[in-house]
Amino acid sequence: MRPKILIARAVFPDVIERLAATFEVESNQEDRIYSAAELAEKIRDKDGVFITGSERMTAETIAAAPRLKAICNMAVGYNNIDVDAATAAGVMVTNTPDVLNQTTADMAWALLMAAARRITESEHWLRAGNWKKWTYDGLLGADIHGSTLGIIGMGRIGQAIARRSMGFDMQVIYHNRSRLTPQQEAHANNARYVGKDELLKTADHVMLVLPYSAQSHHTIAGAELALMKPTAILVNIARGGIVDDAALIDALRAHRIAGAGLDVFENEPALNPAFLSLSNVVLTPHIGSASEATRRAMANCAAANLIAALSGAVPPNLLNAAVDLTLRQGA
Ligand code: 8YV
Repeated sequence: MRPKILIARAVFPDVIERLAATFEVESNQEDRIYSAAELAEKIRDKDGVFITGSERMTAETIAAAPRLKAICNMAVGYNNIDVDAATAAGVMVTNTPDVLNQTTADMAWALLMAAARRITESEHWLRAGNWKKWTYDGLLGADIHGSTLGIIGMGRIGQAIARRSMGFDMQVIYHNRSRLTPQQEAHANNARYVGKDELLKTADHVMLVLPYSAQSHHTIAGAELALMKPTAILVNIARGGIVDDAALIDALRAHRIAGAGLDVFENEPALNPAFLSLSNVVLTPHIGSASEATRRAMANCAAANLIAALSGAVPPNLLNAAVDLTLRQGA
């Protein structure tokens, strides 16, 4: 009998065909969002599941799937999955690292540029018919070139962002759980390791590129925003919850910082409506990895992980190497 899998969200049809060559596939091309109970019911008889960052795999959901051997996430971030519960249950967990580094780094720059140079605000103003004459002080923004960029979270995407800053003659400072090697720092535009408070006080602009966890919850809240320069832009391409959105809204409203570029939000897609009335924030709907080539690469990476996991091989992007596969043998 072929292993059974669930593809929990709509995905490229050729990726479904690829998976259907090996598995008995139940897919969700109508892209309905399953409730937790529906998801648990759908994976009850499945050997593997292909999910995106929007589906939560809690300890309860995993416990409801006695045959499940692999959870393959089409995302690099995996805070939607209780990895410890999966490991304890003998279930492999995989993600899609690397394939989205460059596209996501591009997006961080797009948000920084748009917020600093007030691009979306300008366009709304122009479309509303307000452009009658040139003025010396119209829509003045902040310079990017020559400024100091602070990056919190200096993994692969953070380093890709830092490398791009060379073309803008910028200094890079960073804060991370661990310090990079001297070679990595040199490669990342001679990035200099500093404490978080020093970064917030010194950087002209701050980018957040760290994974979400209980430890990184509200890394940026009122106290941190108060340390930033009033001319600074804050960019979040990482995860909702890393920033205290209510505190950021207060800071933007009071012009305690100049602006923000946000691709992720607490409780997304139901973002705090107060953001919508602020002109000094650029808002995008979690599209950091959304180029055609990268989304295809992510989908194929997740598919390759699932095929490897259910054929007895070690999946290329296994997150829980300590998993004891004998726990689910014969299931
Ligand atoms: C995804 C992401 O688009 O990879 C991640 O962690 O945040 C995005 O690239 C999203 O999570 C959908 O899976």
